[in-house]
Amino acid sequence: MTLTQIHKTPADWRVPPLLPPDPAPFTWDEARAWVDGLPGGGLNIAHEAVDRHAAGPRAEHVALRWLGRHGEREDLTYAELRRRTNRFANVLGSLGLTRGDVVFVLSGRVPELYVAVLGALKAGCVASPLFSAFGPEPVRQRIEIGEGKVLVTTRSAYTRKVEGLRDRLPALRHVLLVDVPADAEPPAGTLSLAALMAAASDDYTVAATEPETPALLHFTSGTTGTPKGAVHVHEAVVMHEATARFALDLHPDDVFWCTADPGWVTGTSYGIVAPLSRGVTSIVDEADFDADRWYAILRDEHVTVWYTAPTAVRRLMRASGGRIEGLDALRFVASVGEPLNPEAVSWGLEALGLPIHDTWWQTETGGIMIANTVASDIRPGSMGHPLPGVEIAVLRRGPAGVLVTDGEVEPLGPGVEGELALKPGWPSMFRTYLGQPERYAACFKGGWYCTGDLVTRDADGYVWFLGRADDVIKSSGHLIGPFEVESALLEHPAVAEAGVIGLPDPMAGEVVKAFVVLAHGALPDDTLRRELIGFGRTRLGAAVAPRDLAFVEELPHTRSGKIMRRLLRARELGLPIGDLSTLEGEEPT
Ligand code: 6R9
Repeated sequence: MTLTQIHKTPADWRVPPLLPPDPAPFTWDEARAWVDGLPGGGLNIAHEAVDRHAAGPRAEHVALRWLGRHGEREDLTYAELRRRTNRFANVLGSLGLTRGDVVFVLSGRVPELYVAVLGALKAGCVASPLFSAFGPEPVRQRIEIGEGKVLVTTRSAYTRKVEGLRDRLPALRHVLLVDVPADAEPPAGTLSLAALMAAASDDYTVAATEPETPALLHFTSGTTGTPKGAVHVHEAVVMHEATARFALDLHPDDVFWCTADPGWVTGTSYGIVAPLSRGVTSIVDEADFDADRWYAILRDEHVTVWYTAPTAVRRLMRASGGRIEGLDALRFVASVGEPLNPEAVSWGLEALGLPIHDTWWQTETGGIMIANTVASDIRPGSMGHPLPGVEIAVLRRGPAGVLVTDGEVEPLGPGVEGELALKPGWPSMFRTYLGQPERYAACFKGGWYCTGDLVTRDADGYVWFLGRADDVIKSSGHLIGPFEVESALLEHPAVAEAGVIGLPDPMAGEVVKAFVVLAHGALPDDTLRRELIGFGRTRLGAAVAPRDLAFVEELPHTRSGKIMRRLLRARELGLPIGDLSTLEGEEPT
């Protein structure tokens, strides 16, 4: 049965929502009053997330509850997190890092990752967590673009992914390994993080950062070109605090679990900053998805608010039927990253006893923009309404693929399909793409930030996601730039040209498929096909590499020479080819 509307009453809330009853008078200034600011003026995310709680009655409250892959567990109170992040900030100072230097982290979800990100912020450095499933090439590219000075990683990730490329990363001065004991000899060219931490002082005065000081660097992918490093500033914490209230309904005594990895913006904004800013206990699970393990965590840790992703929900749906017992503590469930199908919302009602609330945002927005909130009725399949303080419009794309400008853009009324645009001004808005100001500028038209997503609004203002306006692929919640995959394949001597698209997949949303034109003399047989798939996996990592690969005689191109990925996709799926004129003039960013 597919429900058309899930009506909520105060009985469904359990606790009064933190949402303003009337969003109209809400302004971001109100939310600015919810964070403390630094004692001497200025603003720092780590102060809001850690030190302000460590200095007050919540000092001994558990900030992070870490669940190890093999049953280990560790609780870090706010006081302990302050001590460790202070030490890490001192470590960076002892290594000669100064404000604005970029610290990369490439590791599984271990406590050191969280300490490194927050410690780097304290030191006024920019923290950039990388997705641990990335292969060597995506890692190298991102550290190069960010000019990372320090990399915090594991022994195995270092040897497998970084060591061989180190001479191509001249800015990278120090590699700190989280799993080399303080008294052990680290591999050549690396240092033991434990040894450095043991020698560091517990005391640290947070760097005097301002709201506009760069804080976090998160990479995202466009249709073409290198990955884009979205720069977020310390003021983003205002958004994280506000959306933790509005969209996730986080009350101080909640036990919150965001299942995302910090290598994805969700795992930083809502796996680190938002819950800690609210002073709640945040669960960190080191292990990958496993239905039984996940249910056990929800039950045994008494999770009250749960933030996950549609791919995970679909995997749970497959793994279990009927009501899951013992989840009485669970009060609110939300999802992000890809379309949440109505069946998943209904499954939530049956299996968890709660609907799943869709939320929408992007790496660039830094925080949740559109959501089904605790207080709102849900129309399954819709992403909900803009949050207080968020102004959206649906804009029309002209025939050449650009927004109709005519001095102004053309906002569309209900029921019409167009591009989702946001009025700049929310605190966690990205401030630039690192080193690529022209790509940043290309995101704006007529005073609106254009998201690249196609949506429609219904007569009651609910926003419905229709698809991407570009060729970017979303697989298991992660954005993949086709160009990045094509470039990696091109490095194989047998490949003359490659075109990469996303194909629908019932679990992952989309999976990557490559079409390859072979170099002269290469034989299009199964051995080469397997070799190329293996080559892609080694270079890019399993999360990004093509799952499938086909040989073709030639690839379709636009007049300006770009690969027409949409045509490849339409052919593959037997869809109508559509208006090709729109493709021809398109200049994707
Ligand atoms: C947080 C995050 C952003 C893109 C976005 C859109 C897709 C995100 C969605 C959704 C449908 C939702 N997306 N939430 N699509 N329904 N609720 O996902 O950031 O990795 O930058 O991806 O993801 O296409 O533009 P990011």
